[in-house]
Amino acid sequence: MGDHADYHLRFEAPLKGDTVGIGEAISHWTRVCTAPGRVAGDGADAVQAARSRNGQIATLILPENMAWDAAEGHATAPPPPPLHHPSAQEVAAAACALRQPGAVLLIDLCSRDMDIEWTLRALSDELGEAGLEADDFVERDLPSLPEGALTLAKVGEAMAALMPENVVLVDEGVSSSAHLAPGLRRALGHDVMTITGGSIGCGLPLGVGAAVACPDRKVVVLEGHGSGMYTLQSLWTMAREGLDVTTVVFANRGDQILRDELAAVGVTEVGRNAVRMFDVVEPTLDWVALAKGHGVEGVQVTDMAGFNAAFAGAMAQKGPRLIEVVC
Ligand SMILES: Cc1ncc(C[n+]2csc(CCOP(=O)(O)OP(=O)(O)O)c2C)c(N)n1
Ligand SMILES: [Mg+2]
Repeated sequence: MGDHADYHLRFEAPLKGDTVGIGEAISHWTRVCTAPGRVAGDGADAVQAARSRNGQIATLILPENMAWDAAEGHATAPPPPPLHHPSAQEVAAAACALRQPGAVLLIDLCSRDMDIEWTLRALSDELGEAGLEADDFVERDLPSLPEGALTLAKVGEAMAALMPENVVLVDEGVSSSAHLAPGLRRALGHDVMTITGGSIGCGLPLGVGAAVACPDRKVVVLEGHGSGMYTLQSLWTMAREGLDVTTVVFANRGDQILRDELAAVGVTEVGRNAVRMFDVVEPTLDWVALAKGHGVEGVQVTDMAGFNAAFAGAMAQKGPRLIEVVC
């Protein structure tokens, strides 16, 4: 992360920001480089930190004078500290707990300092596939393609019917997601990334990150149309990098979750000003035009035939697509 030259910072230069505060809020490791001769060593330490503990986020803040003053040599990142393995007894106890009816996953066996991949393998060796019965498997239960009027529940089913295996699904669908879930849980195996801490706006950037990290996997972003407005410039990055991301925007013309919250506290009559706080009309957002303006092909759908065709098309092709679901 760049910063002003350190001898400018005390003058409260324009664009001065709390870079340490930002770094610490989003990183596991943050350091300010304090001398040009330390850039290489600090950079190597940052790489080591990023590779440590099963992978983490490291932020090295470089005041500008670290770039224009003379550096000293180069440095090689030391290997990350070794990860810990649970004991044979711990693995056996975890396997025993997993054999209990209804057990699905054991979390406590692994901390960030433990070797997660090794531990899962040890656990799977301990359990032994030979011991699995037919009952241990869930039968494939793909829904059929729903037709007719568009509902969110049907959209969830259609996505499950059409999604290939191994999709990365980013969920920032806010109030729509709960309606999609019963259908989506019947999809082929996929990974889900949700927004952290409830703070909206990271859905589209998460889609970018997933597609860059996993270029061989299809990425699907479920996006509330209000939440999408926080970071819609991510669409440009998707176009620029040719990322294989299908964004499904739920255009319910307002902040539905806030309407729901109001109803939940018992408000039955809502005045004009309150309504206008939660709606997104006059003007209505045109997501097809917004996508086009960022270089992404988009389509608006208002019924299931339209959604099925658009989503099937997006699954069959590589590259960024946007589907605006009017709901
Ligand atoms: C950064 C941030 N700002 C504001 C909020 C409060 N908030 C929660 S949901 C929401 C509206 C979301 O609207 P939309 O994405 O259209 O989803 P919908 O509620 O319609 O399902 C807002 C403003 C938040 N959670 N995070
Ligand atoms: Mg909305």
